[in-house]
Amino acid sequence: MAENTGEKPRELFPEIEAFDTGRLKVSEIHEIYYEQSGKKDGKPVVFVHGGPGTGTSPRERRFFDPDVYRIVLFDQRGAGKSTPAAELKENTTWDLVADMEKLRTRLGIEKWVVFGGSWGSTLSLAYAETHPDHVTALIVRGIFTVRHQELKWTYNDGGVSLVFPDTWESFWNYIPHAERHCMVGAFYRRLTSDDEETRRNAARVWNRWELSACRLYPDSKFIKKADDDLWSLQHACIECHYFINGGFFESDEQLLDNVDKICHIPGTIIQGRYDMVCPVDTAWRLHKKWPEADFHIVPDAGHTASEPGIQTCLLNATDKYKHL
Ligand code: STX
Repeated sequence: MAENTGEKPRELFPEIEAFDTGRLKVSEIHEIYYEQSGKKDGKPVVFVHGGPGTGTSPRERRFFDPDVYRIVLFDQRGAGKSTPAAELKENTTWDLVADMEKLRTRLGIEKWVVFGGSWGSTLSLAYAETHPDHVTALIVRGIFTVRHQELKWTYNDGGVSLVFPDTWESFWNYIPHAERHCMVGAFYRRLTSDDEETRRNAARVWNRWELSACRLYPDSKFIKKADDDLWSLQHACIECHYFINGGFFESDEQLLDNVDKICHIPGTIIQGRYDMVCPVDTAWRLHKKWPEADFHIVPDAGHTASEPGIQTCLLNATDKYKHL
Protein backbone atom coordinates (compact mmCIF):
# COMPACT_ATOMS: atom_id res chain seq x y z
CA MET A 1 0.00 0.00 0.00
CA ALA A 2 2.76 2.46 0.86
CA GLU A 3 4.96 3.52 -2.04
CA ASN A 4 8.68 3.75 -1.64
CA THR A 5 9.37 6.98 -3.48
CA GLY A 6 13.11 7.01 -2.84
CA GLU A 7 13.52 6.51 -6.58
CA LYS A 8 13.48 9.34 -9.13
CA PRO A 9 10.03 10.83 -9.71
CA ARG A 10 8.39 10.51 -13.09
CA GLU A 11 8.37 13.57 -15.35
CA LEU A 12 5.11 15.00 -16.62
CA PHE A 13 4.30 14.54 -20.32
CA PRO A 14 5.60 17.34 -22.62
CA GLU A 15 3.85 20.72 -22.85
CA ILE A 16 1.06 20.72 -25.44
CA GLU A 17 -1.35 23.27 -26.88
CA ALA A 18 -5.14 22.90 -26.83
CA PHE A 19 -6.65 21.92 -30.19
CA ASP A 20 -10.03 23.35 -29.18
CA THR A 21 -11.24 25.91 -26.64
CA GLY A 22 -14.80 26.98 -26.00
CA ARG A 23 -17.34 28.45 -23.65
CA LEU A 24 -20.57 26.88 -22.51
CA LYS A 25 -23.51 28.84 -21.08
CA VAL A 26 -24.68 26.72 -18.17
CA SER A 27 -27.18 29.04 -16.43
CA GLU A 28 -28.76 32.48 -16.68
CA ILE A 29 -25.61 33.99 -15.27
CA HIS A 30 -22.76 31.47 -15.62
CA GLU A 31 -20.61 30.65 -18.60
CA ILE A 32 -17.79 28.12 -18.25
CA TYR A 33 -14.50 27.80 -20.10
CA TYR A 34 -13.36 24.43 -21.45
CA GLU A 35 -10.56 23.16 -23.67
CA GLN A 36 -9.40 19.96 -25.34
CA SER A 37 -5.85 18.78 -25.99
CA GLY A 38 -4.03 15.56 -26.82
CA LYS A 39 -5.45 13.06 -29.32
CA LYS A 40 -8.64 14.22 -31.07
CA ASP A 41 -10.18 10.76 -31.27
CA GLY A 42 -8.39 9.52 -28.17
CA LYS A 43 -9.63 8.13 -24.90
CA PRO A 44 -11.61 10.88 -23.14
CA VAL A 45 -10.45 12.08 -19.73
CA VAL A 46 -11.78 15.04 -17.76
CA PHE A 47 -9.59 16.95 -15.31
CA VAL A 48 -11.55 18.21 -12.29
CA HIS A 49 -9.77 21.07 -10.52
CA GLY A 50 -9.61 21.82 -6.82
CA GLY A 51 -10.59 24.59 -4.43
CA PRO A 52 -13.39 24.89 -5.30
CA GLY A 53 -12.20 27.99 -7.14
CA THR A 54 -8.63 27.20 -8.25
CA GLY A 55 -9.37 26.98 -12.00
CA THR A 56 -7.23 24.95 -14.42
CA SER A 57 -3.81 25.64 -15.93
CA PRO A 58 -2.10 24.26 -19.07
CA ARG A 59 0.29 22.26 -16.89
CA GLU A 60 -2.58 19.98 -15.97
CA ARG A 61 -2.77 18.63 -19.52
CA ARG A 62 0.56 16.96 -18.82
CA PHE A 63 -0.71 14.21 -16.52
CA PHE A 64 -2.04 12.36 -19.58
CA ASP A 65 -0.28 10.71 -22.52
CA PRO A 66 -1.22 13.06 -25.40
CA ASP A 67 -0.81 10.24 -27.95
CA VAL A 68 -3.61 8.31 -26.24
CA TYR A 69 -5.88 10.67 -24.33
CA ARG A 70 -8.37 13.27 -25.45
CA ILE A 71 -7.82 15.63 -22.51
CA VAL A 72 -10.69 17.87 -21.36
CA LEU A 73 -10.03 20.66 -18.86
CA PHE A 74 -12.76 23.03 -17.68
CA ASP A 75 -13.03 25.85 -15.17
CA GLN A 76 -15.86 25.39 -12.67
CA ARG A 77 -18.40 28.18 -12.11
CA GLY A 78 -16.70 31.41 -11.03
CA ALA A 79 -13.17 29.94 -11.37
CA GLY A 80 -10.34 30.47 -13.88
CA LYS A 81 -11.66 31.84 -17.18
CA SER A 82 -15.30 31.07 -16.35
CA THR A 83 -17.53 34.10 -15.86
CA PRO A 84 -18.65 35.97 -13.84
CA ALA A 85 -15.46 35.51 -11.79
CA ALA A 86 -15.98 34.47 -8.16
CA GLU A 87 -19.79 34.57 -8.57
CA LEU A 88 -21.49 32.66 -5.75
CA LYS A 89 -25.09 32.75 -6.97
CA GLU A 90 -26.28 29.55 -8.68
CA ASN A 91 -23.04 27.92 -7.60
CA THR A 92 -23.45 24.56 -5.83
CA THR A 93 -21.92 21.08 -6.08
CA TRP A 94 -25.00 19.86 -7.93
CA ASP A 95 -24.79 22.74 -10.43
CA LEU A 96 -21.19 21.66 -11.13
CA VAL A 97 -22.20 18.01 -11.52
CA ALA A 98 -24.87 19.11 -14.01
CA ASP A 99 -22.31 21.28 -15.85
CA MET A 100 -20.05 18.26 -16.31
CA GLU A 101 -22.95 16.44 -17.94
CA LYS A 102 -23.65 19.42 -20.20
CA LEU A 103 -20.00 19.53 -21.19
CA ARG A 104 -19.82 15.77 -21.80
CA THR A 105 -22.89 15.98 -24.03
CA ARG A 106 -21.62 19.07 -25.88
CA LEU A 107 -18.38 17.23 -26.70
CA GLY A 108 -20.19 14.06 -27.81
CA ILE A 109 -18.43 11.91 -25.24
CA GLU A 110 -20.20 8.80 -23.93
CA LYS A 111 -17.82 7.91 -21.10
CA TRP A 112 -14.71 9.52 -19.71
CA VAL A 113 -11.98 8.87 -17.20
CA VAL A 114 -12.54 11.28 -14.29
CA PHE A 115 -9.40 12.65 -12.61
CA GLY A 116 -9.52 15.03 -9.64
CA GLY A 117 -7.52 16.07 -6.58
CA SER A 118 -8.55 17.74 -3.34
CA TRP A 119 -11.91 19.46 -4.03
CA GLY A 120 -11.48 17.85 -7.45
CA SER A 121 -11.78 14.50 -5.66
CA THR A 122 -14.97 15.67 -3.96
CA LEU A 123 -16.59 16.75 -7.20
CA SER A 124 -15.31 13.66 -9.05
CA LEU A 125 -16.90 11.42 -6.41
CA ALA A 126 -20.16 13.41 -6.43
CA TYR A 127 -20.23 13.21 -10.24
CA ALA A 128 -19.42 9.49 -10.37
CA GLU A 129 -21.98 8.63 -7.67
CA THR A 130 -24.63 10.54 -9.65
CA HIS A 131 -23.65 9.37 -13.16
CA PRO A 132 -21.68 6.12 -12.72
CA ASP A 133 -22.56 4.95 -16.23
CA HIS A 134 -20.53 7.72 -17.79
CA VAL A 135 -17.31 7.02 -15.91
CA THR A 136 -14.67 4.68 -17.39
CA ALA A 137 -12.30 4.98 -14.42
CA LEU A 138 -11.84 7.28 -11.46
CA ILE A 139 -8.48 8.66 -10.27
CA VAL A 140 -8.75 10.67 -7.05
CA ARG A 141 -6.03 12.31 -4.96
CA GLY A 142 -5.91 14.19 -1.64
CA ILE A 143 -9.36 12.99 -0.67
CA PHE A 144 -11.78 15.61 0.64
CA THR A 145 -15.44 15.08 1.49
CA VAL A 146 -16.32 18.44 3.18
CA ARG A 147 -17.18 16.78 6.49
CA HIS A 148 -17.36 19.07 9.50
CA GLN A 149 -14.34 17.37 11.02
CA GLU A 150 -12.21 18.02 7.94
CA LEU A 151 -13.04 21.73 7.90
CA LYS A 152 -12.45 22.09 11.62
CA TRP A 153 -9.05 20.42 11.30
CA THR A 154 -7.77 22.86 8.67
CA TYR A 155 -9.47 26.14 9.53
CA ASN A 156 -10.08 26.09 13.30
CA ASP A 157 -7.53 25.88 16.07
CA GLY A 158 -6.41 22.51 17.41
CA GLY A 159 -5.61 20.81 14.09
CA VAL A 160 -3.15 22.06 11.47
CA SER A 161 -2.63 25.10 13.72
CA LEU A 162 -0.62 22.84 16.06
CA VAL A 163 1.75 21.84 13.24
CA PHE A 164 2.07 25.29 11.62
CA PRO A 165 1.81 27.70 14.59
CA ASP A 166 4.07 30.15 12.77
CA THR A 167 1.84 30.68 9.73
CA TRP A 168 -1.36 30.11 11.73
CA GLU A 169 -0.74 33.32 13.70
CA SER A 170 -1.55 35.68 10.82
CA PHE A 171 -4.71 33.73 9.97
CA TRP A 172 -5.95 33.58 13.56
CA ASN A 173 -5.01 37.14 14.51
CA TYR A 174 -6.83 38.52 11.49
CA ILE A 175 -10.17 37.61 13.10
CA PRO A 176 -11.35 39.23 16.38
CA HIS A 177 -11.73 36.96 19.42
CA ALA A 178 -15.52 37.05 19.38
CA GLU A 179 -15.67 35.46 15.92
CA ARG A 180 -12.93 32.85 16.25
CA HIS A 181 -15.22 29.95 17.11
CA CYS A 182 -15.97 29.70 13.38
CA MET A 183 -13.13 30.95 11.22
CA VAL A 184 -14.80 29.94 7.93
CA GLY A 185 -17.86 32.04 8.81
CA ALA A 186 -15.70 34.96 9.91
CA PHE A 187 -13.77 34.89 6.62
CA TYR A 188 -16.95 34.45 4.60
CA ARG A 189 -18.38 37.67 6.07
CA ARG A 190 -15.26 39.58 5.04
CA LEU A 191 -15.01 37.91 1.63
CA THR A 192 -18.57 38.98 0.84
CA SER A 193 -18.16 42.51 2.26
CA ASP A 194 -19.19 45.54 0.17
CA ASP A 195 -15.70 46.93 0.57
CA GLU A 196 -13.26 45.73 -2.08
CA GLU A 197 -10.17 46.26 0.07
CA THR A 198 -11.70 44.12 2.84
CA ARG A 199 -12.47 41.33 0.37
CA ARG A 200 -9.00 41.45 -1.14
CA ASN A 201 -7.17 41.40 2.19
CA ALA A 202 -9.29 38.60 3.59
CA ALA A 203 -8.66 36.52 0.46
CA ARG A 204 -4.92 37.00 0.73
CA VAL A 205 -4.83 35.98 4.40
CA TRP A 206 -7.08 32.99 3.77
CA ASN A 207 -4.96 31.70 0.88
CA ARG A 208 -1.59 32.31 2.54
CA TRP A 209 -2.72 30.02 5.33
CA GLU A 210 -3.92 27.24 3.08
CA LEU A 211 -0.99 27.45 0.66
CA SER A 212 1.60 27.52 3.45
CA ALA A 213 0.36 24.19 4.82
CA CYS A 214 0.01 22.49 1.43
CA ARG A 215 3.39 20.94 0.75
CA LEU A 216 5.70 18.74 2.76
CA TYR A 217 8.49 21.20 1.94
CA PRO A 218 7.07 24.73 1.89
CA ASP A 219 7.77 26.64 -1.30
CA SER A 220 7.68 30.45 -1.15
CA LYS A 221 6.98 30.76 -4.89
CA PHE A 222 3.93 28.58 -4.41
CA ILE A 223 2.66 30.71 -1.50
CA LYS A 224 3.01 33.87 -3.66
CA LYS A 225 -0.07 32.70 -5.55
CA ALA A 226 -2.03 34.36 -2.74
CA ASP A 227 -0.84 37.79 -3.98
CA ASP A 228 -2.63 37.36 -7.32
CA ASP A 229 -5.81 39.23 -6.36
CA LEU A 230 -8.12 37.73 -8.96
CA TRP A 231 -7.06 34.13 -8.28
CA SER A 232 -7.08 34.79 -4.56
CA LEU A 233 -10.63 36.14 -4.57
CA GLN A 234 -11.96 33.35 -6.77
CA HIS A 235 -10.36 30.68 -4.61
CA ALA A 236 -11.16 32.12 -1.16
CA CYS A 237 -14.73 33.27 -1.92
CA ILE A 238 -15.79 30.07 -3.64
CA GLU A 239 -14.12 27.83 -1.05
CA CYS A 240 -15.77 29.63 1.86
CA HIS A 241 -19.14 29.61 0.11
CA TYR A 242 -18.95 25.83 -0.37
CA PHE A 243 -17.60 25.26 3.13
CA ILE A 244 -20.26 27.24 5.01
CA ASN A 245 -22.81 25.25 3.03
CA GLY A 246 -21.24 21.89 3.94
CA GLY A 247 -20.44 21.26 0.28
CA PHE A 248 -24.21 21.26 -0.38
CA PHE A 249 -24.39 17.67 0.83
CA GLU A 250 -27.47 16.41 2.65
CA SER A 251 -25.37 14.82 5.37
CA ASP A 252 -21.76 14.94 6.51
CA GLU A 253 -21.17 11.41 5.24
CA GLN A 254 -23.09 11.58 1.97
CA LEU A 255 -20.14 10.96 -0.35
CA LEU A 256 -18.73 8.12 1.77
CA ASP A 257 -22.17 6.56 2.30
CA ASN A 258 -22.79 6.39 -1.44
CA VAL A 259 -19.52 4.75 -2.44
CA ASP A 260 -21.41 1.53 -3.19
CA LYS A 261 -22.66 3.25 -6.36
CA ILE A 262 -19.10 3.40 -7.77
CA CYS A 263 -17.39 0.28 -6.38
CA HIS A 264 -17.63 -1.46 -9.75
CA ILE A 265 -15.72 1.32 -11.54
CA PRO A 266 -11.94 0.84 -11.89
CA GLY A 267 -10.38 3.30 -9.47
CA THR A 268 -7.20 4.65 -7.91
CA ILE A 269 -6.94 6.59 -4.64
CA ILE A 270 -3.70 8.54 -4.06
CA GLN A 271 -2.90 10.34 -0.83
CA GLY A 272 0.09 12.06 0.77
CA ARG A 273 0.77 10.84 4.32
CA TYR A 274 1.53 14.37 5.51
CA ASP A 275 -1.35 16.07 3.74
CA MET A 276 -2.38 18.81 6.20
CA VAL A 277 -5.16 20.29 4.07
CA CYS A 278 -7.00 17.02 3.47
CA PRO A 279 -5.70 14.60 6.11
CA VAL A 280 -5.21 10.94 5.22
CA ASP A 281 -8.05 9.79 7.49
CA THR A 282 -10.60 10.62 4.79
CA ALA A 283 -8.71 8.66 2.12
CA TRP A 284 -8.49 5.74 4.54
CA ARG A 285 -12.26 5.81 5.06
CA LEU A 286 -12.77 5.87 1.30
CA HIS A 287 -10.39 2.92 0.92
CA LYS A 288 -12.31 0.91 3.56
CA LYS A 289 -15.57 1.51 1.70
CA TRP A 290 -13.99 0.91 -1.69
CA PRO A 291 -11.34 -1.81 -1.20
CA GLU A 292 -11.44 -2.72 -4.91
CA ALA A 293 -9.72 0.55 -5.84
CA ASP A 294 -5.91 0.79 -5.89
CA PHE A 295 -4.82 2.65 -2.81
CA HIS A 296 -1.51 4.50 -2.43
CA ILE A 297 -0.36 6.41 0.60
CA VAL A 298 2.75 8.30 -0.45
CA PRO A 299 4.98 8.34 2.64
CA ASP A 300 6.87 11.54 1.83
CA ALA A 301 4.29 13.98 0.46
CA GLY A 302 1.76 16.60 1.51
CA HIS A 303 -1.27 17.81 -0.41
CA THR A 304 -0.17 18.84 -3.88
CA ALA A 305 -0.19 16.96 -7.18
CA SER A 306 3.30 18.18 -8.05
CA GLU A 307 5.10 16.60 -5.11
CA PRO A 308 7.36 13.85 -6.50
CA GLY A 309 5.73 10.71 -5.06
CA ILE A 310 2.22 11.96 -5.82
CA GLN A 311 3.09 12.97 -9.37
CA THR A 312 4.59 9.53 -10.02
CA CYS A 313 1.47 7.76 -8.72
CA LEU A 314 -0.84 10.00 -10.77
CA LEU A 315 1.11 9.34 -13.98
CA ASN A 316 1.18 5.59 -13.28
CA ALA A 317 -2.58 5.68 -12.78
CA THR A 318 -3.33 7.51 -16.04
CA ASP A 319 -1.07 5.01 -17.83
CA LYS A 320 -2.90 2.12 -16.22
CA TYR A 321 -6.27 3.22 -17.61
CA LYS A 322 -4.95 4.11 -21.09
CA HIS A 323 -6.14 0.91 -22.69
CA LEU A 324 -9.34 0.19 -20.79
N1 STX B 1 -9.60 22.67 -0.66
C1 STX B 1 -8.26 22.56 -1.17
C2 STX B 1 -8.27 22.30 -2.60
O1 STX B 1 -9.17 21.74 -3.17
C3 STX B 1 -9.96 21.78 0.32
C4 STX B 1 -7.16 22.78 -3.34
N2 STX B 1 -6.90 22.53 -4.60
N3 STX B 1 -5.77 23.20 -4.90
C5 STX B 1 -5.42 23.84 -3.82
O2 STX B 1 -6.25 23.59 -2.84
C6 STX B 1 -4.25 24.75 -3.67
C7 STX B 1 -4.26 25.76 -4.77
C8 STX B 1 -4.31 25.45 -2.34
C9 STX B 1 -3.01 23.92 -3.78
